[in-house]
Amino acid sequence: MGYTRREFIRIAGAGAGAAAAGSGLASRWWGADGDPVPDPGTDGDKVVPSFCELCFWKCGILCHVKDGRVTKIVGNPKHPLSRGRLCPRGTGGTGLLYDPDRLKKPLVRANGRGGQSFREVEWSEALDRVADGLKGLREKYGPESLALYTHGYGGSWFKHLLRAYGSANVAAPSYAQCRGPREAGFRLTFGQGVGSPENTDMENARCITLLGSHLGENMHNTQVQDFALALSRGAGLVVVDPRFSVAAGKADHWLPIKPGTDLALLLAWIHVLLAEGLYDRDYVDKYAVGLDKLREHVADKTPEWAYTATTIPPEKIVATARFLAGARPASLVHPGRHVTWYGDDTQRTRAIAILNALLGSWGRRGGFFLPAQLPLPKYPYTHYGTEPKPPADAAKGRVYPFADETIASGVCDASIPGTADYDIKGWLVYGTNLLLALPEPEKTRKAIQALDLIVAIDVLPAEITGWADVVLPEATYLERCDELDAPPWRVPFAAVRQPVVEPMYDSKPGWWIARELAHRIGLADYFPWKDSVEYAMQRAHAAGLDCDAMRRDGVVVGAPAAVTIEDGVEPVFDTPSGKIELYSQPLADAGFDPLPNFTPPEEPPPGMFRLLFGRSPVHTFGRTTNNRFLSEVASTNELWLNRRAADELGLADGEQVVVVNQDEVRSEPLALRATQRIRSDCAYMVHGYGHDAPGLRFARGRGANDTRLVTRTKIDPLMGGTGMNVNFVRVERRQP
Ligand SMILES: Nc1nc2c(c(=O)[nH]1)N[C@H]1C(S)=C(S)[C@@H](COP(=O)(O)OP(=O)(O)OC[C@H]3O[C@@H](n4cnc5c(=O)[nH]c(N)nc54)[C@H](O)[C@@H]3O)O[C@H]1N2
Ligand SMILES: Nc1nc2c(c(=O)[nH]1)N[C@H]1C(S)=C(S)[C@@H](COP(=O)(O)OP(=O)(O)OC[C@H]3O[C@@H](n4cnc5c(=O)[nH]c(N)nc54)[C@H](O)[C@@H]3O)O[C@H]1N2
Ligand code: SF4
Ligand SMILES: [Mo]
Repeated sequence: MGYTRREFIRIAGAGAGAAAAGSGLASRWWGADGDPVPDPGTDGDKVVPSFCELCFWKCGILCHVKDGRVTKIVGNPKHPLSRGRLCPRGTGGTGLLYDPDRLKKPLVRANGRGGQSFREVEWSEALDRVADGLKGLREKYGPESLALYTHGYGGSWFKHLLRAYGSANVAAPSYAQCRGPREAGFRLTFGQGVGSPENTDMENARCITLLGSHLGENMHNTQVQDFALALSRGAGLVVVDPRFSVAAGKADHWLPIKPGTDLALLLAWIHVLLAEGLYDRDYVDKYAVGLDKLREHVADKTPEWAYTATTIPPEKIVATARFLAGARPASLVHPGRHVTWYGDDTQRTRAIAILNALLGSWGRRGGFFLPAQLPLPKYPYTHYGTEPKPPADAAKGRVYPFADETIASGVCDASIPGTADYDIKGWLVYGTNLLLALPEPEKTRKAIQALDLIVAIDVLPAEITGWADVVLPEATYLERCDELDAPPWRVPFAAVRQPVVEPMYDSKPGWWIARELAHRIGLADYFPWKDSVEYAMQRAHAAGLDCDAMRRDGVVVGAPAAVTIEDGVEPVFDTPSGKIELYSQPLADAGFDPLPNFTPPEEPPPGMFRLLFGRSPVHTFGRTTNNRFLSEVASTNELWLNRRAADELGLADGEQVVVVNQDEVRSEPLALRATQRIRSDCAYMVHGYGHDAPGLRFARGRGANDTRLVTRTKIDPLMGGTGMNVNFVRVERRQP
């Protein structure tokens, strides 16, 4: 575990992390000297282990409690995803728990949707209202007319409720607005997606290639730790990003690619690997099919060809191809996570997968490990009964053959009457702020207006709650127990979330809300347990896990498993051929390109820039921008614009500007960051700012909301993901 806080801060150094280091806050986050906390001790009455929910990585936490208050949150040294450390956000959990703007009582709408008038009611009244609504939908339109939107771990109780109710319309923007194309691209190639947490063996990589993935700003804890560790051990780094990201600052090669052209670069890299014989011949012979077709396909995809598209000089393409190949098989081309960019995203991630196959990195140490998992039997529930109707997440007559989850934006479209095979008439919204998460927010509003019922289960008065008929205040993750977490990972483990303190105000845990609703709509049989602790411990017990140890330590870790070919694992490819499919027959059969083809994206018109967005290292989307503790470091976003482009517009660094998109949608004002660290054909801002919900008293009115500017998308025809980097903006001085 050999990296120091200094090394970490160097990783986070160029972003807001620099401010963190400077303000002294970093020491609060990373422990005195950043070393893992061996024995955290306690400066209070007790330490309760649990896992984090400030994002979806689910790091193990130790929560110190004094006089009934959580005083600090540190990483659990025993938990494989935190190993004694948290990212800045995880330590800021108390900023959510003690947020004065939290939802405190159930609310029932008192006037039309979108107006902000609510009445505080008791739980019994709120739950009766929701139950009546659910019964009404079932009788009038059938159970499939109800959709659940969900993000976050507490969503499991509501997913179960929806299946029991009889609807398959369970959707999350974290699929079709995030990692969906990557899962499809890798599954088509290797027979398996990369999942979350991703099975990247970054700590052992000798070369890491990042396309967009802006690690250090994207702060998934274990990944950033492993990234820092690999770099400290001398791993090479190639960063492909139109912006000089934090990661680019550590790179051996930064390729400031023209946005939307990564597929051309990838094909040219594949060309060089094959032309120069640099690929892993033994591995490909043994495990892959379609090499000849691939060779033929990329014969003309030369570095010179790619240069015109990408603006990356051919010598640089050749040099980096050799650099990647020099480290194989411990050469990891990161699959990306938020990959819904240009509508050809599954094909782009297919090219990433193919490149990894040529490097022989799948299943290899320093590439992608083949994860292990504790066998945790499902809770022995009553059978769900008849199969529900397939989800209504595509326009009439349309299918996305390679989607493996429901398309959140499609469910939204299906809520506008007459567009899909059947209409969605009610939404339960758990832990997702759809007005910020789904593109084309006008469409989201229109869909909401057509619904019979919309219920929001949230912890904060986020934008979505302002549109709900009933708002149910959930207890935060520090006040509740949820489902066990036992994801596939390098070491098998199972972790428990348990209440650290009692729920504040009149908030209630999700499991309780779901069970109460089930009881009111005749589905009590599906919720036979007393509470979620009983539920979780029954599962743990059935798996033969030591429940006492789990509750004491927060986690039970299984025996180290063999997870790479080097460890003796024989990889299994769940594809039709049983092999890695460089050439994809299923794609050909479905009428798609069996090998990825590059089509240049539309160029921004003169005077306009392509709008790009990403993450702040100290925030998670808009879910933490009201967190006063985290906002000490970053309380607003800025518009990144190339310095020369700003000069040409007569705009100065730091000046207040407004961003106007191709459809004349104007952003909230924000400060301009005129910088050489971005190409001159694009503009960039951090997502999650520009809140207008009146109840978010801190975040409201700070910075600009990128989602409002995403008024068009390009849909991935393979799996329905919404490419969102296809909007163009001009930049104007803010008028006084
Ligand atoms: N601190 C923090 N960490 C997070 C999150 C968070 O909210 N906060 N969210 C988590 C989640 S859910 C996700 S999905 C991930 C997202 O994190 P990533 O998957 O790393 O992010 P992206 O949004 O894909 O990438 C943003 C980067 O891509 C670059 N980019 C934009 N267009 C292009 C292009 O055409 N080509 C290339 N090569 N680069 C381009 C941008 O300049 C930016 O640096 O982060 C996770 N980690
Ligand atoms: N324009 C634009 N759109 C994007 C992105 C982007 O970069 N730009 N990123 C995309 C990506 S990668 C993703 S993954 C999605 C994520 O988008 P979402 O699915 O919306 O995820 P969050 O923003 O984390 O969800 C925030 C909501 O969860 C609530 N919440 C927080 N904790 C809890 C809890 O414990 N219980 C309950 N019930 N509610 C809670 C918050 O108050 C807030 O209302 O957005 C996607 N959409
Ligand atoms: S990466 Fe950070 S915010 Fe996400 S779960 Fe881990 S500590 Fe929490
Ligand atoms: Mo995401």
